[in-house]
Amino acid sequence: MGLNISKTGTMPRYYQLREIIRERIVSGQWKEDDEIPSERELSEQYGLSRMTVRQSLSELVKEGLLYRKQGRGTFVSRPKITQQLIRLTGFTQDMQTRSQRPGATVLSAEMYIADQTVADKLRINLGRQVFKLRRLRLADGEPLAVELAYISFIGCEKLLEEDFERDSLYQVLETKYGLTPLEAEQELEAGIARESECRLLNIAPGSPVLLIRRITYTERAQPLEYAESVYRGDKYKFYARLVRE
Ligand code: 16G
Repeated sequence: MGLNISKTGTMPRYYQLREIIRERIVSGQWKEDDEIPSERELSEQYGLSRMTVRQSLSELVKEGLLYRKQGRGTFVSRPKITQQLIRLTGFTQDMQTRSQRPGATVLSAEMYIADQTVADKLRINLGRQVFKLRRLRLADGEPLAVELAYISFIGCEKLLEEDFERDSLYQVLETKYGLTPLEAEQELEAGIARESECRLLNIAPGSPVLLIRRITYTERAQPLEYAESVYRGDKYKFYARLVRE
């Protein structure tokens, strides 16, 4: 793609500008947190209407390549987090691997009487008490996901005494309770953030999210955790390696 807009070709103009900007970002010419030229500057430089420029920028904001700061301008985002679908890791571990500071805000931590879904996933009787933890997860102070985890083992009420703003759930389970998350089954689905999630995640109403459900097993294939998480669609991508049989 050239650096000029073709006015005769079949490619819509907003599309051409969007790809020019994408190329600037991907090639590293415009770097993380750089402010990009204003709508006015871009429209003058490329001879496009402000509306066309706005459309190109809006699409890149939706994709997560650019972000806006109210009254300040438009900036280049950090590259998305690539979550490998190979190894079983927890949030804290993932962030540490990326040299980012993991964080959590505990939204609720309580004992919960298992409903049908939770009982099925954790293979326990309906009505059994499980530990329920809802957290906002942050990386370098930025909200990335809302995670809801149900934990089931004999004595799980002791988890009420833990500080999950400071400590990793997986680490606590492993080091204090001898329950190592060994395997997991995970489902990914596209979704739209609910209003309450938008507020927590600091994203616009109607933003796309990834809905993730995970069952984590410990020794002897015993279900330990059932989690339902909402991840920001503009921040995450998933990677799996496929091998032909
Ligand atoms: C991950 C898991 C979540 C688990 C959490 C533990 C996904 C989709 N979910 O975020 O099920 O509860 O890690 O993290 O990956 P922690 O050890 O940092 O508390």
